[in-house]
Amino acid sequence: MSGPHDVLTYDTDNAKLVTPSASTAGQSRTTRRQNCVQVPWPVFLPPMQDSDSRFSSEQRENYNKMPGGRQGTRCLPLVRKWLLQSWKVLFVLLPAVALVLLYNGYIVQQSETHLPQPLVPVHSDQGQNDFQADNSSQNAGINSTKSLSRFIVYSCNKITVCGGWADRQKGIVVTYLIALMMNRKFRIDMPRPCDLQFFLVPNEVDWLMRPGETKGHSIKEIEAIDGHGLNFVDKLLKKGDLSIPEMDADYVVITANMDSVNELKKHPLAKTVPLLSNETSVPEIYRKSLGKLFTLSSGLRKTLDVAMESRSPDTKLVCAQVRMGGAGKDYNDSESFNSMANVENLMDFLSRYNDSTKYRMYFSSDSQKVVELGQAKFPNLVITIPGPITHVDKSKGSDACAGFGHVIVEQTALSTCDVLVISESGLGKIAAFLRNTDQELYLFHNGKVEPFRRDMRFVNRQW
Ligand SMILES: Nc1nc2c(ncn2[C@@H]2O[C@H](COP(=O)(O)OP(=O)(O)O)[C@@H](O)[C@H]2O)c(=O)[nH]1
Ligand SMILES: [Mg+2]
Repeated sequence: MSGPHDVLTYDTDNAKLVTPSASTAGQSRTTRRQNCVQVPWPVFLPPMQDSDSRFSSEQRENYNKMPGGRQGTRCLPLVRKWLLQSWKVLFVLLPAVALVLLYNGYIVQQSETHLPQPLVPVHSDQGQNDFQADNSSQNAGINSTKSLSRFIVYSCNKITVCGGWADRQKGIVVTYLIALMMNRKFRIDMPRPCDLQFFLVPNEVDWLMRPGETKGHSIKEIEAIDGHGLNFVDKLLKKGDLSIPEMDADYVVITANMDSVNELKKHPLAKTVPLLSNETSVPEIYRKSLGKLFTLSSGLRKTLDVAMESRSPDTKLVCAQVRMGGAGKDYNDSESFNSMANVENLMDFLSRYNDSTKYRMYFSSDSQKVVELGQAKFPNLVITIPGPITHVDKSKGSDACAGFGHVIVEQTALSTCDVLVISESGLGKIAAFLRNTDQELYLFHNGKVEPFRRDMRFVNRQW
């Protein structure tokens, strides 16, 4: 007899609803003979009717509320046990696997360009080719064969600060450009707060670190955060071939967070990198670099598509990125950007778009309060993307990983807006870069909303 709190699942093999206790006690003969394990199995069942008297009302209610759709289970054979019994298979398989591993190791040692398959799919082999195409002209004074077997790694993996997502994007773009100027390959190592690959995968440039790939190579680490970062770039750019002692290793691992693209553009080696041509503006260099490096993982793409379903082609998307900063969250942000009193002025500005036949609205913020205020003011327009709000570098809780994915998807959403209001925040500014136009771009600062251009500097902050 099933207890009232047992969760119901659908036993696909035996085509019936069961409780866990019933499924163990009453395993069918087929199931026992197969020596199998119960695993979740997607099967889409209609909600259970109130008139179904086989189960209590509480069980019916729980079943109908099951997250992720009503799931079934299947009994799949215990492969491991079967393998153990089939010693002949192992006899053949083990030497074969060992041979493949040995061969792979040999190939990796022989040729840096023939690396094992990345952990996630890279768009064909275009990446490395494209990377090389960016350096097609020979860099003055740099031995090309030697340099292409060397690497620049953007790293955020030690206990040191690396900054929020925008800080990291700046560090990634600058180190990527340095790699291009030095004719080196590029890698990103970012396991904090969780692996970047969960959310972004390589687009045209293969930046994935392979486990153990630095083994046997010389490594130098550089911490180029804030003032140290500016000093480092300053020292680097004084050398015509960028060959300062800090860069003399197979793997130069750099943790950076400062924008130095304009300075890199002025260096003689910039001429060898098409991305850094005189005609390409800094916002454009960011957009192109980030576009070459990243594309959303399929999970984040789906989250974004589902959220944007209510955005029909005849409605414009009006967005505000409202950076509040300040204390009072699960992390302590020393900087203060806007006050709730000022946010009222932003809402007044946005009320000109309060027409659900023409507009949808999206609020991205480091404060849940702001998002809720937007929802309350414009209930018929607001689109939401579910996810926790955290600080990518400072939040330590169990939400830190999901918050990282959330801010990436939020910035991508902002880059698609027809009207975009940003704060004096790197996150908003890079969203404006990715959006690729100054049309209907505004800056919300000091309680005012004013027209803004991507090449303008913030009034109260450095960038
Ligand atoms: N989800 C979300 N998080 C934000 C937003 N604005 C700031 N944050 C969080 O605060 C961090 C701010 O650091 P950073 O990205 O370097 O940008 P900046 O400090 O505003 O220039 C971000 O990385 C996010 O973790 C936002 O609009 N949405
Ligand atoms: Mg920051």
